Amino acid sequence: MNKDFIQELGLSADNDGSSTGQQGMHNPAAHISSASPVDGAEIGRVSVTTPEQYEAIIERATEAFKHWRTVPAPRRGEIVRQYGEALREHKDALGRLVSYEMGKSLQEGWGEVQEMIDICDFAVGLSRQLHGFTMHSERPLHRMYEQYHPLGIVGVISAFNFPVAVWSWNAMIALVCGDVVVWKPSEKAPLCGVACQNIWAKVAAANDLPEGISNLINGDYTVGEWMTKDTRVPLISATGSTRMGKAVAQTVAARLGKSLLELGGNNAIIITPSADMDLVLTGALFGAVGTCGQRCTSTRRLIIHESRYEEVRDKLAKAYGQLKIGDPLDEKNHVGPLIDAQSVETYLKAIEGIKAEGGKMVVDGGRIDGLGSDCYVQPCIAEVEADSKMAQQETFAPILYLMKYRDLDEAIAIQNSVPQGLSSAIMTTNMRESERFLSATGSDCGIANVNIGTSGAEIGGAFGGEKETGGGRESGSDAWKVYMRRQTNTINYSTELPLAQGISFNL
Ligand code: UN1
Repeated sequence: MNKDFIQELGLSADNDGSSTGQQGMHNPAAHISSASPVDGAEIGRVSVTTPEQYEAIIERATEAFKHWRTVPAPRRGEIVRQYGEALREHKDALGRLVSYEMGKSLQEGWGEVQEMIDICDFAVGLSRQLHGFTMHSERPLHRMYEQYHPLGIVGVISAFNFPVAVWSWNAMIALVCGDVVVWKPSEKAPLCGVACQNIWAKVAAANDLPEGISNLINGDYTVGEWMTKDTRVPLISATGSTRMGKAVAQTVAARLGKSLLELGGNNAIIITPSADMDLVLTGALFGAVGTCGQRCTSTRRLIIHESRYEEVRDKLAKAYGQLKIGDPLDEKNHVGPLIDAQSVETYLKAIEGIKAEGGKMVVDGGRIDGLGSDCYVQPCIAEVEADSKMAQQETFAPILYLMKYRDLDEAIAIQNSVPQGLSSAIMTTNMRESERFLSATGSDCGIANVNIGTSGAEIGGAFGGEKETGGGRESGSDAWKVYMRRQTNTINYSTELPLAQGISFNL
């Protein structure tokens, strides 16, 4: 494999995982070794951040914030525009690194970098639209309005499955809002973080800006905990498991900080009698096996009307038979490996669990040997009862559950019966059914789609979900408001001081 992309992104065998900006603070003693799930080879090492380095970075970010918050928002947008241009230049290389370090198909690696470029464009426009409202004061010769100010340091904790895009949805919005960022990427894909930081360092230097506007730290959850406990970090945006999110939420809440959580999903597609079968197959297949089932928006459940059940099951099973599994950098393959051996274990245990509760495998799963590492698995399909215990959980692997329904009320009840609430979809050409699904009595998820699948959301919408998904919204729409502090201002330009609520307070 041609690995020029590693050099192009400024990576080497040993990489500094902490952007302290200080010579001699490199800490090669403790490092994370990043092994590719594609072929098992070590891509490089990333040094773990020490407490001293963390302090230096927070101080640097605090200093950078003092400057950055005074830069006009459209000018901040211009810097983000330049970051987007740099991403365009390195799209091929960064997409390849994502694919090689994380294991998703090259198409999806490039797609992830495209999401970064798109959010940069969105943020540039937003930099001229950080609008507040004006209100009419109840008092004469008074004016009332609200404005949004930068918050300060935004801590970003991201997961392995979108090792670059999730950071950018947070960081690019935070940057135009005038915040500075400290990012702790997943230990499972740390080189992607170093590559993004290297690109940032160049953009910052070219504009005579402190690199500390966007910072990198690395390590396991203990490093993340320094941030979640740190009162100097007013907002923590965390993406990952529900278990991680609960820990983060409690720690941040204990100091009354703000958190933005984007956690597990258990996403379903309801397939109705009038569904267009071509759309069903494309939506369900990509949703279930894309990224080897490791998106938080991956399709995990198909809730199929009994009149279409056999047809959907058989056509999907046939499509699964045509899937090409293997090296994700080879463009002919649809599905790459899972992230690591532990993930394979979890997947195999889930299949045992399905069988133990009486589920029937339509397409059997299992590890596939001889493909370059121990992390390749067969995407599988299981028929289960609607109340299956296994189907209540999010297993981060390509396991698709099929279940039957009789009427739409039942389908919606099944769809909403899981603890998670991220993404959902209905396949229908019946307007009454789609409107019902989107109504207050329909899907309880943060994302509800008609005639497209559950995954592959565009950056322009607010992204996130309800219940155990954590309630946060990031990316487009007005998600930016979480990254700013809101201030209401009342100005009196009269010569009197009338009190609100008509109170008279005369001495
Ligand atoms: C995630 O898996 O953490 O909707 C995010 C999608 C992508 C984002 C997934 N735009 O599938």
